[in-house]
Parts: sequence; C-alpha cells; structure tokens
Amino acid sequence: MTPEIVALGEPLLEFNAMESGPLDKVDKYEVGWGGDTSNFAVAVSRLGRKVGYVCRIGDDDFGQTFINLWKSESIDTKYIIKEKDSFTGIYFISRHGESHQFAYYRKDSAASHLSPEDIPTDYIANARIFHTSGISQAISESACEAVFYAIEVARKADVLVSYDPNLRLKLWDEDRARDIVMETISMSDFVFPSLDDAIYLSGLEDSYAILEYFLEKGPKVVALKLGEKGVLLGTGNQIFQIKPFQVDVVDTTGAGDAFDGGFVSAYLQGYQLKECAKYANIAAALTTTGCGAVKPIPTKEKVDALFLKN
Ligand code: KDG
Repeated sequence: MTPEIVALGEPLLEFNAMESGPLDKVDKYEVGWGGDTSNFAVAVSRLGRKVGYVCRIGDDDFGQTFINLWKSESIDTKYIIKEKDSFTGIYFISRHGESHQFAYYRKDSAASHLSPEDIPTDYIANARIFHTSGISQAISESACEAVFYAIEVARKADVLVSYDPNLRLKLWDEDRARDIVMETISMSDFVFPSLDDAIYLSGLEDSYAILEYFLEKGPKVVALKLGEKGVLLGTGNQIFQIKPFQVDVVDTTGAGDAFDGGFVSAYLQGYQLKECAKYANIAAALTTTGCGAVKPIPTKEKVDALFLKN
C-alpha cells in the first residue's frame, strides 16, 4: 500500500564535530544520520504520518545503518535500491558556535546514480504528498531528471508537490541551480525556502516582497523560514507572520527539514495553513535543541502538547 507521503533524495551519514573549530583540529565526532529528504521522512513519521522514502544507497555498512534507521522509524523502504559496488555518501559538520558548515564526501555516490527509471510511478501517483528538494537535484544530472519526472507523475495524479529549495552551492553551478530551482518552484504546491536561499534566488531583501515574488511563480503556499525570527507564510491572498518559538539552540542542523515535515504532517491532520506553519515552527525549534539532524526531531506527543499550549 502506498503511504500518504513519499519523499525522494539522498541520505548521508553524518559526522558531527563535538568541538568548535576547523576539522583539522577535531578528534571527536558524533555519528548520526542526515540528508535533507531522509530527515524530512523521519520528521513526518515521528509526527504520526505514513511515509515512504525513495533513493539509492550503497551496499555498504553506512547504507545498512540507514535501512536500520528507516525500519526503526516505520518508514517504508520498499523502493530503496541497494546498489552493488557503490557507496553511501557522508558529510562532516564543522561547528562554529550555533552555526555549522558541511564537508561532503558524496561525489558519485549511489544516490547520485538515481535516474527516471528508478521512480516508482504508481507509488507516487497514489500518495497525497510528494516531497523533494534542491539538494536531490544538485547531486547529478540523472538525479535531477528523476526529480522532474517524479514531480510530473505527482502533478498528473493530483498529488501535492512539496519542495524545499535547500540551495547547496558547493554542489552545482550557480546559474544552473537558480534556473532549476525556480522552474521547480513553479511546479510545486508547497515551497519551503530558508530566508538566505530566498534572498539569493529572488535578489530581494524584503521578506514580504520575496513572498510575493515566489507566489507569482505559481505555488499555493510559500513558507519563508526566518530562523530565529519565525516564519512568514503566504497563501495566495493572505500573509501570516508566525512568531518564533523560543528554545535554547544547540545545533540548527535539520531544523528546516523538520519544519517541512511538520507542515505537511499538520496539513494531513486537517489543520488550516496558518496552524500548519505554527506546528511546523515548533517541530523545527525543538529539532535545534540537540545535536545532529535526526536525534532531536520531536515526536507528535511533544509537538501536539506545545502546539495546544501556545
Ligand atoms: O538540512 C540538513 C541537511 O543539509 C544535512 O542533513 C545534510 O542533506 C544534507 C546536505 O546535502 O546538505
């Protein structure tokens, strides 16, 4: 049976430096899981919705830890392809206080070999929401084609398309990135850019102007993630300001992915769009209270309780 949400992208094993500073000075890392769309799938599942993940992984131990993670998180793994003689990508996080930078080891990874032939068309066509990201498009040309093909399948079947531009300019050429991301935004229903990505893509500074710029391209909903300033939500004819949810921030990795997962989960629970943004904002804030992309993603019980109180 198809889950209500299907996500497509690249999982990456995470090595998070346990001390601030450059990686040549670090001698302790915490190992965790990452990859924006896999983080999204974990968030959706912890928030009580059924989700399936589509990707390629290597036939290595790191690929196996992902299978173990997804199974333990009740994420459907039916369309995970284990590629023989290939590897699962990894990244290191160097920490600078609350902020961080990624060093990737992913070129030619199994996930970068994704292509349109890997896309399970019926699986996506029978879902309610399909989610993907700019990172999934950046990793290779064939993966980018796979993303566009999956979006077309979703659109033809009236499945909502959810998209996080997640610009990683280390991974692809800037002009190509801008063209592809803007084209994808125009094909999506829900778009979840961070403020930095939105400023870069639009060339604008003002959040309201940015929102208008994106909404004119066609999406039904744009939630501009403003980090410590909360969220600005545009829905075609209305704009809502969602105030930040105060927490003690430890590590912001994965917070944007948890936001996306929180939004679509709340949407499927039947919440109004403004409530979805508020719910997502809480899920994202809680994700910053621990180290790593996946470990701190909260459960439905935790987010529900805070949502009802605030
Ligand atoms: O949002 C967190 C992700 O950026 C992280 O898990 C790594 O997917 C990742 C990437 O490609 O940057």
